[in-house]
Amino acid sequence: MIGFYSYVDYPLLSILTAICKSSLKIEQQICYSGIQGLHGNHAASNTSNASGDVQKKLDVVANDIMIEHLIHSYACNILLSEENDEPIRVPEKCSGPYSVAFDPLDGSSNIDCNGPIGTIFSISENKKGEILLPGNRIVMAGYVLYGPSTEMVVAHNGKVNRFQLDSEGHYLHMGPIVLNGLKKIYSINEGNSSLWNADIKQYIESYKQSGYGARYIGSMVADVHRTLLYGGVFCYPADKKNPKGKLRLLYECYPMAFIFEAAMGAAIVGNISYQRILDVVPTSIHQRTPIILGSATEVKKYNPYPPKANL
Ligand code: FDP
Repeated sequence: MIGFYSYVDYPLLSILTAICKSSLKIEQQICYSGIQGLHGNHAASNTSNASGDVQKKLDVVANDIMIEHLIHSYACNILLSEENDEPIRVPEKCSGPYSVAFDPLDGSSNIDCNGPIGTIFSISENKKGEILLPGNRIVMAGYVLYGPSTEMVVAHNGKVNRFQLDSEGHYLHMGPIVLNGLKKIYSINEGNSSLWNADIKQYIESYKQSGYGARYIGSMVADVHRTLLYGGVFCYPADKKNPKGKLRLLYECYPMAFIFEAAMGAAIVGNISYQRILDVVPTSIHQRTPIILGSATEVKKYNPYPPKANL
């Protein structure tokens, strides 16, 4: 994988190397988490992270690994992690030209049942040390999926590539990804359907009427990976319980939107709007956003103003 990206500038390559190395360590911790006492919540007090989610033991372990490696990449000046309330300012002596936003272990409610989970990241250039960078400043984004096998997907320069971890600890190139899957799948937490607004009720109903099947793992990386490879649509909309959606803009939705657009797909806010996720202006590091992402054809089917008679 590192050879594959040998044309990028040295600091960017150094960050990618740090993420690869982190993922190997995180993968090892996940593999033996049950027998190493790493299941369950982080502290007896059930501490929450900045987003209000209860932290799992592995969330904290994965976060420490990522921070350690990213600081020692000597290529970043700001780190934004789901698990840290405040931005981490990298000490001057280790500082470099990039900012990295990451969710060290996404889908953590799947940890204790050995479900697929992942690490999501995006890298933006910020020589001036700015913290809140819009999605259109991202230069590289990707995720690691810890599933039956471990894979990394990286988007850079308008191309998305897929790598699989071998038994020697190397990510081997599997090929480019262009969104052309035709499987008829919609992916959403249907348990929230009574809380959905009219736009989403109508959108999902139209999929049911057209013979689409439902798939929902409840781990964004895994649901998005399937959508990228098989086609269909993934949504986490605003609803009456989460008026701003659930997923986080900087380290969940921006990276996935960047990947989907590079793979010729689309990612919009929905919620009575066709706004591109990458155009959302960030106002705080842990802000949430509704999201609809998939192939451009599926995303275009979203109608912000459904006819009332159909509901
Ligand atoms: P989790 O709560 O397990 O950490 O944002 C985190 C996330 O998982 C996503 O990975 C996933 O897509 C979503 O939340 C699942 O939320 P619901 O349980 O509300 O469906």
